[in-house]
Amino acid sequence: MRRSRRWRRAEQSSKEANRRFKGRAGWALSYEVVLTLFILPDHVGSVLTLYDCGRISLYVRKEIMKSVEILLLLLCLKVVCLAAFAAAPTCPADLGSVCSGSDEWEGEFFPSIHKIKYEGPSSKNRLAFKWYNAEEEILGKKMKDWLRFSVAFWHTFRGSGADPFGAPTKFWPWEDGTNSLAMAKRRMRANFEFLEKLGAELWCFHDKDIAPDGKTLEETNANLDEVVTLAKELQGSSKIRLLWGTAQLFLHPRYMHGAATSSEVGVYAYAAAQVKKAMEVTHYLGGENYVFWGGREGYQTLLNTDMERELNHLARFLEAAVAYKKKIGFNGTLLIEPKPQEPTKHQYDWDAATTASFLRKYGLTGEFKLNIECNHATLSGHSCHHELETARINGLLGNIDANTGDPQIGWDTDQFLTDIGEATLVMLSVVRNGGLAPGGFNFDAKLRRESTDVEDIFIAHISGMDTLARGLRNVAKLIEDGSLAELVRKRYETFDTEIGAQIEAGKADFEFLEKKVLEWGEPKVASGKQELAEMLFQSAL
Ligand code: XUL
Ligand code: CO
Repeated sequence: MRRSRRWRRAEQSSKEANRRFKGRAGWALSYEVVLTLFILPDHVGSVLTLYDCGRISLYVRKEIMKSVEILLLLLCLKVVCLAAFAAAPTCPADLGSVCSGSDEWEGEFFPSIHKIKYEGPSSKNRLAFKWYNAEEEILGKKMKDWLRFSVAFWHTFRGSGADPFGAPTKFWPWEDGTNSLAMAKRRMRANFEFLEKLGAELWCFHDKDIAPDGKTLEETNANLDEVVTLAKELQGSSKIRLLWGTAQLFLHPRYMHGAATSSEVGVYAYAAAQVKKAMEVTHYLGGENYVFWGGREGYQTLLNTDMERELNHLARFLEAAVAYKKKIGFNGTLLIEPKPQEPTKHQYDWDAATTASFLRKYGLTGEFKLNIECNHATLSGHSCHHELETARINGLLGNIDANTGDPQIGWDTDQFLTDIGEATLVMLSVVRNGGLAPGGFNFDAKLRRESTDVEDIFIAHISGMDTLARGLRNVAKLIEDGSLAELVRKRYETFDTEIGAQIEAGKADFEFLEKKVLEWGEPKVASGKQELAEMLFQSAL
């Protein structure tokens, strides 16, 4: 009994020691050595028992055993100390970087990748832009000012490739497999090197992406402060700015019924405290916007849900956010990101129109704009172009989460947008909107699970940036050509008449219009010219 307990303990400790030591600072602690050390007392005890045969007194035997056990205890203590030392964060050897042994990083995270340059459409270099030329002027603005590209920290630096059926597939060389504060800081440094090399000047984050949770809210906030201080320093020594921050209110089990729409008052309060802090750090980092994506603000069944009460709570929550924004002097735009479902069956911010109507009902229209995500648009049964135009004509287009779904997969696949036609439609809305600033294009997009090379992170973003840049160039061609705009103008020209103007000014009542019909007779109805419109559009791609 005594022997087997020790054996198990020894086995467990040696495995743990081996796990922690593996690949760290060159320490190789043999599993067998530790095991032998732990079971030695049993051996000594057995030998002494045999030898004893009445010749060594029980007292002496016990004394020898005690000394052996003290010796072993000391050895074990040493093992624990070595394990603790070896567990300190280290730099991955394969990058050939020098590591100070703390959370400081020296050297490069992407040593084989240089700053990505524009080489033009004929370039075959996968690590170069073919269409995105940041400083080039298109339609009176620099490409970088139309496009305002941003990297999403959660996908690019926290995406593991895991899915509901499989374990992580991505093991980036700078990751040590932990969610420690030191790791969080190292990851932040990797983020800034990536942004600089890519030539994207903006980034976005959730509070939980960038810093680990502590045991209490105070500890969690202190962790966040530490990482945010580093991010501020890194922003200061570069041109990189924060596009938006947000609070992650959907992963933790406390949020299983929602955050602002949870049935639990304590959860509502917790979410408020989390958003308060996330707004503070966004403000501190000079964020230009703050996003609310209602991940679990919805329901699974109306049978257990008081929808009216939940929507009222959501409005109160957003009102409180507006009040706090003003209190701390944060001038960024507050953005709501519509999504119809996933993770809940029905989310309250279903689409742009639903969200606009919610904002109007609660008198919040002037305080919020929308962050339109293309994959969310298609999940709600619309095109991205439809959602962008709905937001635009309501004066609500604030930001775009640039991505796309897959027509054969029914969920939010968050892929990089590479369809040139789609990108051109997106850019049509953006140009009509006069740009997105202070919003931008945030790549809420991730590598496929099967893409596991470090260079794939660059290739994905380069491809997404080139696609939207190409969309912008196509819009310039469409505008210069003018045929499509002329087709649309012509389609409505009967309203450019005196009567049409009266209708549009709200000065034509039903009796007046009836008189006109009696005078005009049956109206002539012109062709919609859809195929011609498609032909003109295609010719610009
Ligand atoms: C989820 C989603 C989020 C938001 C930010 O579908 O798009 O990443 O953009 O919470
Ligand atoms: Co998004």
